[in-house]
Amino acid sequence: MTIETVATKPFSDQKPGTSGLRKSVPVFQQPHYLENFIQAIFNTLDGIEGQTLVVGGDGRYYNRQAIQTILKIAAANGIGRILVGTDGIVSTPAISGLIRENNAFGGIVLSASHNPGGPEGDFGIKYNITNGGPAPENITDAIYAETKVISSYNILSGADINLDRPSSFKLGTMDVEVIDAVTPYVKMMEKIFDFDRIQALLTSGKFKMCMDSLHAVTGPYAYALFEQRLGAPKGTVLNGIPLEDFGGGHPDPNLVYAHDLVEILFGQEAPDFGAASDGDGDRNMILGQNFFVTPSDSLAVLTANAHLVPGYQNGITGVARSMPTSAAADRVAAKLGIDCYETPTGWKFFGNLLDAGKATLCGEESFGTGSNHIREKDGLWAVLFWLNILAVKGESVEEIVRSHWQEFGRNFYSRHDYEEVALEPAKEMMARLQKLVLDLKGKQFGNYEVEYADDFSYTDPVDGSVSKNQGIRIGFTDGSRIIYRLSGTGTKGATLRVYLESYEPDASKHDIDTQKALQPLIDLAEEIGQIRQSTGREQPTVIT
Ligand code: VG1
Ligand code: CO
Repeated sequence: MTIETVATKPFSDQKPGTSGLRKSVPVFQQPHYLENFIQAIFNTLDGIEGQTLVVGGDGRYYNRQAIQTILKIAAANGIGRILVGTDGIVSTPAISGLIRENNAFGGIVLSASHNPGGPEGDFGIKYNITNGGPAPENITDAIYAETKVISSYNILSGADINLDRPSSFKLGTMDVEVIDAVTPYVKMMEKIFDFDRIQALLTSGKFKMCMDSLHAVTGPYAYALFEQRLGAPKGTVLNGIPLEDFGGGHPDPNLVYAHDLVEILFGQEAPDFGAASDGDGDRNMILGQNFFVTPSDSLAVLTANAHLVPGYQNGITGVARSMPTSAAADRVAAKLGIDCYETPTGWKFFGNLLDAGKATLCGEESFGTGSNHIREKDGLWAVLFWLNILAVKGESVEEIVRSHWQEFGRNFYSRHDYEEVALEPAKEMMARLQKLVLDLKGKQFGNYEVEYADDFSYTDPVDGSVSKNQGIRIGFTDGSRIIYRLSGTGTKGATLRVYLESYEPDASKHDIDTQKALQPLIDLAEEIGQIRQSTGREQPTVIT
């Protein structure tokens, strides 16, 4: 085997977004495109020679080919050892755990998460650092800078490695270990949750659950956890076989894209509990019988009940949420007397807070929840957390959430997405709003008075780094909020996200339909944002 140095030219579009570099498969298949980005990562990281890396992906189309290329580039760049999941498939939370447990230098995660897969679908690459979390902006900026000047990459010539089953290989001087990624993940969950109580619940004959893996990465983990380890009946896990195109579906666990599960949970003889996860297994959706738990409420409920879970029984130090996530968790934090942090969108911003012990639980409105056990959000962890709470409290999902609202008030919450709209008018809209918010404070719109308005800027409380332009937020004196952001994960045109939140302390009003409760704010978001005109759309594509 010989190391080849291949001449290449930079691509101008390799800037990582909210969660790594995401492009359509045909873009990644251009000659040198993948190679350039991987070499740029290795050029950027100091001291990577001889180190251990973890590599794996969500199993989508192009995963297999990409992993073989990455292994050969790693071998040619002096990496010491690579741990790779069987078939090259590892969930994002499992990779984060493996990096930490094996004291690896970092990891390469191949995923476009909730974006559709297949030959015309999306692919993605993300670099994770030693703490197991997504690289912070100073590193992704440096990688991007490198992609703009790269002139060659190193690659080992040789045959592909067999990833079908656990075994060990040598690739040049580099060790490659193909590992079972499921067992360590199950062990990690056993350390956090009360498996005896969850098992008792799942085998009681009085409780039925459904887990929809949407033909994405969590299938093997869900079978191992729920059907094998915890004794739930066969058939508990739906769509549990990972497919390269996710069965043609959109592996995004929300009310729109996980509609089969929603129909089951809202149908006749519905199970007591339903959950779904996304393409790479870091997102979760939680449903009760005829009941949907918003991710923002889920974070608040987990925070309020964390003491019921063995892994958090001694209390939590703090909670962190992304800026567009509702303030439901803030109310719990205030009552518990713990800190609550508001970060920009994207899990990379939680890393420092978790490392510093400032936050124990973190969450995003986009169906992401996680804790200090790893440095990624974790879909199945959230499902087990809910099961643990259900097993201890003996109440239904709906009862738990309703009594939570009674105690803390309800934050009505919804996100309206306008997917794949024209880029320029969307950018113009954001630019207009950036100017508008400068003197919005104190203005009255009907019953609403603006308490603050800005383009969100975040100063990391640990390292002082500043991240600007993280979304337009308009807060009103009654606790309502409207937020406008452009997605950093989409691959076509622009995706506008409008986040709407209002606070209702009066329990007699907690039954109102969310979209109705938010209607005045929805109208105001249109009035201020001129959404229809800017997007050319009458309706959002997805309402969650
Ligand atoms: C979206 C979500 C964000 C999440 C990110 C990655 O980003 O809004 O909360 O962290 O996806 O999630 P954006 O920029 O499109 O709004 V995942 O499951 O794709 O790793
Ligand atoms: Co994901």
